[in-house]
Amino acid sequence: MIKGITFTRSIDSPTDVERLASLLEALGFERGKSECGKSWNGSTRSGHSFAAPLGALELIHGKQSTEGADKIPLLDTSGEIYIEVSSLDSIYHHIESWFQASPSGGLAVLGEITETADEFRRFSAMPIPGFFVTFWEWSHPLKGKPLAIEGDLSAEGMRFAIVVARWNAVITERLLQGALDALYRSGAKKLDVEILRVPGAWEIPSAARRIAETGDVDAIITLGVLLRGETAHYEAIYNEVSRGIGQSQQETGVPHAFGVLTCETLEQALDRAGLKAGNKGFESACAAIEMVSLHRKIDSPITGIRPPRRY
Ligand code: DLZ
Repeated sequence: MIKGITFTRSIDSPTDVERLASLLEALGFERGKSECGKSWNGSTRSGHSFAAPLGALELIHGKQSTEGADKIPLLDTSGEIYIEVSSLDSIYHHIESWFQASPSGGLAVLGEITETADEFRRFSAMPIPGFFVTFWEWSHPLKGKPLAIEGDLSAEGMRFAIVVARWNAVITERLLQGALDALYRSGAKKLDVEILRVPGAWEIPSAARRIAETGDVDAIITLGVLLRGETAHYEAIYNEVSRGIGQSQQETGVPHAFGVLTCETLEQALDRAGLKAGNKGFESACAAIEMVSLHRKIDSPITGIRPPRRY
């Protein structure tokens, strides 16, 4: 699997290297630490790695045409690195502040924002002589891709607890198999998955809460089945189970996937446990993986939702 692509370009002056590095950091790029490659020093050269939250590589064949739907207005001489952004004006403001705070004696140049005829807005900056960067965004509101932080479905390096009720075991065991299938197929290790069995759905919140409070797991998957026709206090049990699981999730901060089926009949429950309507155990485990991934991204200094750093 490709993990990253590095463009290299030699810069003669160490001061220029620092200046560029400073600009990249001002824009939120993270200077290489453990996960994205450390900076290095050789006998004649040194390098600095930077990681961006998202990236794309575009190979363009052919020359820019001036007319027609396939024209590529970004391919001109005003930049050698193109960075697509979601809010061009705030990036411009950010860079303008950086230029004002980092005077270069007239060698650095910041262009104006221009609107192209092709639904793009852009500006170019030359922080050190000969090094152009063009920032751009779609002008067309429907073309700009909304940026979102969302979880991935890789469970590698995650630890889970599955709390499963024995009541209606013919169904809950299928839910458990579905959940394990999702976790292992997504890269979770068997030793990182703890299974806790409880008597019935009523006991799920208590066990989930206890394991969440240990801090030993990244997420909890709760599995059970409540059958309305066969459960005298169906509403009371259901309300308490859902409230307890939700409360445990909110108060511990550990994601709890809700895989407690509430069905009218056994047949309906079977359908949701792998027959006609998918396997809710599998789906719950996927939700748990996604939420752990999302939490990690929110907390990450690279992709996370953090106030901008001050320099
Ligand atoms: C008692 C009971 C009933 C009637 N029905 C269900 C059910 O449909 N699903 C389930 O998971 N558990 C049921 N239970 C058991 C309670 O959840 C609980 O385990 C017992 O009341 C003991 O506290």
